[in-house]
Amino acid sequence: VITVVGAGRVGSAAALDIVLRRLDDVLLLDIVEGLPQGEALDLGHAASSYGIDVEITGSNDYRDMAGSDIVVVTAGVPRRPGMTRLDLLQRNAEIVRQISSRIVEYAPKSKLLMVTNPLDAMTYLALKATGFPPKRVFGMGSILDSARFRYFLSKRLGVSRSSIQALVIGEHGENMLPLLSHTSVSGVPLPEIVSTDGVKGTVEETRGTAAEVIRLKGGTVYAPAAGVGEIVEAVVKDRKAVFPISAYLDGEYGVRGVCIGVPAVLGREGIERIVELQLVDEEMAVFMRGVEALKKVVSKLEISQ
Ligand code: 2OP
Repeated sequence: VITVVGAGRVGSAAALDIVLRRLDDVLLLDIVEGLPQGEALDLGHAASSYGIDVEITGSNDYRDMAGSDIVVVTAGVPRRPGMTRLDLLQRNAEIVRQISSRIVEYAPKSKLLMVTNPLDAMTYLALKATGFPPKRVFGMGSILDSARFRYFLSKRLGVSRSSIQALVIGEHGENMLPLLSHTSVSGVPLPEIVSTDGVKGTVEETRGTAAEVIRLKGGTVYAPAAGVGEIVEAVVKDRKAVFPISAYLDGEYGVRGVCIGVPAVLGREGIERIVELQLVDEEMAVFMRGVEALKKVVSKLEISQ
């Protein structure tokens, strides 16, 4: 069973994505009475239309997550227009602490996929609060940023999104790092297709687009849900897929003691390996600004080591 904690817009859309990928039965958990049960029914009806036989259950009882292989945490206060991800920090930290203790109690062998913002800080908090090994705790942020980067690159280049390989790493926030240096079109390095100046705008578009969606419709929903589905699929199917996710660094990139977006190999055990990229100085500077920002944020959380 895959448990999704938080039956709000992102949680229920993530549940739908998992159902459509036929990955496993889904349990939706939320403290609001009726909401997860109602979403589960609605999702079950959708699954029926698609001819998909997975079971979708809604519950307000954390004990029901017993035996879950993966717990996806979307619960928390969402980012509102004009808010930064960090504004959410203290409110969501309390929620994540409570959920972490339930996970330790009822699903101690699970892998934990964090979605709640501020993403990298909440991933770190969940890691510390559960005491799980770092390979079992990761966050969905950079994979979403990367999907957005490919979206904007595809528009500029006039080629299919599926032909673009592009990566965003670093903080899921102000210091996110879209890597033009590691972008290719079906293996052809970007500079051989277009002058880098021609696509520089995509970096700013990628950084700013979540705020734009939030301004327009009050929150991001389908794109985060798709990022969750990709990651859950890689784990459930033991695909050894390489995705940028928020992972705990213990010396990689010369960094220790934060969770931040880096490419990693994902399989049944969770994070099987962190991939270290060669970054140019300019990129490394942005990456390190993210590290420093996150260290500062995490220091406000008073996490006991
Ligand atoms: C997003 O990037 C708001 O962090 C959320 O969609």
